[in-house]
Amino acid sequence: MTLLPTLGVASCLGGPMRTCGHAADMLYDEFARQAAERQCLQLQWHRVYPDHHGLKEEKLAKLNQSISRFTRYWTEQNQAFLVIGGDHSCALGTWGGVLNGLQQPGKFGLIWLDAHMDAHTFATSPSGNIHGMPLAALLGRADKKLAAMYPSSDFIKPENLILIGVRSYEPQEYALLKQAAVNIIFAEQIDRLAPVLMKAVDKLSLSCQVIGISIDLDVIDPADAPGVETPVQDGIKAIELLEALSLINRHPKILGLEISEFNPENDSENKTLHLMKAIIEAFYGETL
Ligand SMILES: [Mn+2]
Repeated sequence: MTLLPTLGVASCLGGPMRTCGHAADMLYDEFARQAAERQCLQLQWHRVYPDHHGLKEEKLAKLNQSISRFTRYWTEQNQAFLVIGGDHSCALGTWGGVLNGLQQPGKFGLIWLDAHMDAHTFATSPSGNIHGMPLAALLGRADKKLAAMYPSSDFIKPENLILIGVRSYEPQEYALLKQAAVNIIFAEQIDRLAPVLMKAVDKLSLSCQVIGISIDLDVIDPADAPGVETPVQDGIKAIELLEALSLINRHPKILGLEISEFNPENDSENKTLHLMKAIIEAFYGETL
């Protein structure tokens, strides 16, 4: 049985809604309900919570510092891990911490599965929601206010970042990513996800020592994953995502998986909750 270090981020400070901080608790219960003999992996849970007091920006800065200490440690130990958001602003902490833990941060690659581009800054974001900004900071293109929430002085090289499944974005964030020459694969360009994801992993494997995968659940079609903060039509089918992840099951270069934006208020019959568990098992479960 695999024991997988897991960090639950009980926060929804970066998004518009109030319940996505419950993902870790609900997932914990979901795994606990399963009979021990049927479990193919065991999550070893840690939690981080935001402070009750202070400005939102200060709370997020502290929270991302805390997240980054966990992922830095696991990176230094070369220990595969799982992070459960929270809204997607947790990516600032997760991948900032990984960069902090690497001797050669220039050799880190990230695959970002998301309906959105998440590359706004405070200057361009129509909503001001920080879950729409993590990639700007991770690329070193944040404004001062956003940079203050990012816990690292290392950044992802644009050529080591691949976005997959995008279908909703504003021109300013597209301009930022285009200027940096980041590789974007739009949802409409994807016929089947498995070969696309495998190609992305193969490409990054050539230039990177360590790869991370960040999944925003809204990359999946709302018919299969209604329980997200900001659903967008015409997404990837859940079955395609599970197939793709099982094909790269425990890939030796993939150090961490992050899953974000689960919103139980929008879920129906726990569809999205069950899917979150299936995603973890597809990638980290022992293949029989
Ligand atoms: Mn996102």
